[in-house]
Amino acid sequence: MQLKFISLLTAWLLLTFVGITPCKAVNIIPYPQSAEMTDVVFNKAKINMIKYVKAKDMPAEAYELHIKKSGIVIKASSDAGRFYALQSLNQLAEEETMYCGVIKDAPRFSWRGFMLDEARHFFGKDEVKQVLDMMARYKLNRFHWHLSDDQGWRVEIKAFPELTKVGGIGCYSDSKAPAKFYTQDEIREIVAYAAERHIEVIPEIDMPGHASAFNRVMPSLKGNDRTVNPGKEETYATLKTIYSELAELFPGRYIHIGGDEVNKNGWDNLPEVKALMEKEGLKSLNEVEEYFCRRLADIITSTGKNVVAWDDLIDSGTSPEGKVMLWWHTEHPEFLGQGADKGFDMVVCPDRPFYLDFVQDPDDKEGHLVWIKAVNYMKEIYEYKIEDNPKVIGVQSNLWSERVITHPRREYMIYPRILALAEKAWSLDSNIDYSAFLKRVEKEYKYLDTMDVHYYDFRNPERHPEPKR
Ligand code: TNX
Repeated sequence: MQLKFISLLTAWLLLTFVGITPCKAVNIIPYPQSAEMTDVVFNKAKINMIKYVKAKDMPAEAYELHIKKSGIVIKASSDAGRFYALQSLNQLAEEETMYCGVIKDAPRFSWRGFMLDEARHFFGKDEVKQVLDMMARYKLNRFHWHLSDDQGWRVEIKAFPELTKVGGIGCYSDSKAPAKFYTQDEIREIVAYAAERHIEVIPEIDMPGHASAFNRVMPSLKGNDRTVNPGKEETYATLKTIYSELAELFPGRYIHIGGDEVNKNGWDNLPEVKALMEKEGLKSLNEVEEYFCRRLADIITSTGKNVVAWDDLIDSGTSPEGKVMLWWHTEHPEFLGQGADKGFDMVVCPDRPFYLDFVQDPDDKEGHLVWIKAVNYMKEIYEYKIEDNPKVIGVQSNLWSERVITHPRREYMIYPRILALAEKAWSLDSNIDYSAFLKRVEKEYKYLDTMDVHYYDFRNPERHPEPKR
């Protein structure tokens, strides 16, 4: 009898004070590496009683979150780790009941990216700040900002004010729309806003293709309607001025030079290209393109920044040192391994299923390649397999904006797929479980409801119908 009482007492003591009970899952997106929660209820009145412990040996973005009856303890080696602990804590605090327990967490990938295309349509700084808030909540840390394309040039360059005054005119749906762009002060404001959220901003000026807006301003440097002239020295001098200014404006480590989808029609008729081929012994227009990319990469390197480019550059002969390539060609799965073998840091963002300009419901009407019924399902993002390879440093989703103009449409394309991306970027494969994830997404919908977000609701798509562009 006495023995039975003692063992019951011990069990009660363990339950109440030590918290050794069956583990509960935590409602956090992205799911943490390990979570050992108890049945002991945490008194939310103590949520601000946070003790920070500097644990020098922990990796920069890692953290431990100890939720105890007496208060919260956060261990991390850096501000970033502390910040991520707070993101997890915020999500837990949104639950009706919070429990005591220990979360030990660190990201799988160092590059957790999201790209926004503001060249096709311009959204403005309030929208960008909302995107950065979203990224912070889900522990994404690389904001790739597509700031130039055929339809518009969106970043002020003091050396060439016409780039925005004239190049900023028009957008994908209206080539005559008044000029829209960011002043350098606005850029600095956004970069600072991102930095507070431990997000690095990577500006992209896309060259030598996707350059019609540039060409409208500098017709003498035109290669054809969509490219610059790779044979003219003045092209390189002008780009050096532009990218150097960009390097001053953006304090981050990276500059993205584009390099995708270069249409070389007519290059062979340009006297400067002919002369270049002869001088450099280039045997084809492909080699001319590669020459251009190598030189542009060298220009970026000379500014002290690391080059980021689309995977179109992996065969350009540029040295892999400090360079990041974004693998986007789904139809060329070999590019990922080839780039990694060459020594580039690779980021996984194949358009299928990672691009968010494709629809996510087969009944949706407006999306990239919707006429061939192309759909990028959240589940495909979530279950996408990425082999461990030290040269594969991350994963990213891109929101191209040809068919995205309005705020609700932006939200509809982003949510909830971005949750799957975030989990792919942060969580370990051993924690990847789609049905458990969907339950967490449903919990996240409650938060998104409070923020009035027009997300796609997979339970009932009628609830938030697909918005027009
Ligand atoms: C390809 S991905 C592009 C973009 C388009 C996108 C549409 C890449 C490097 N280039 O210019 O907007 O497809 O999905």
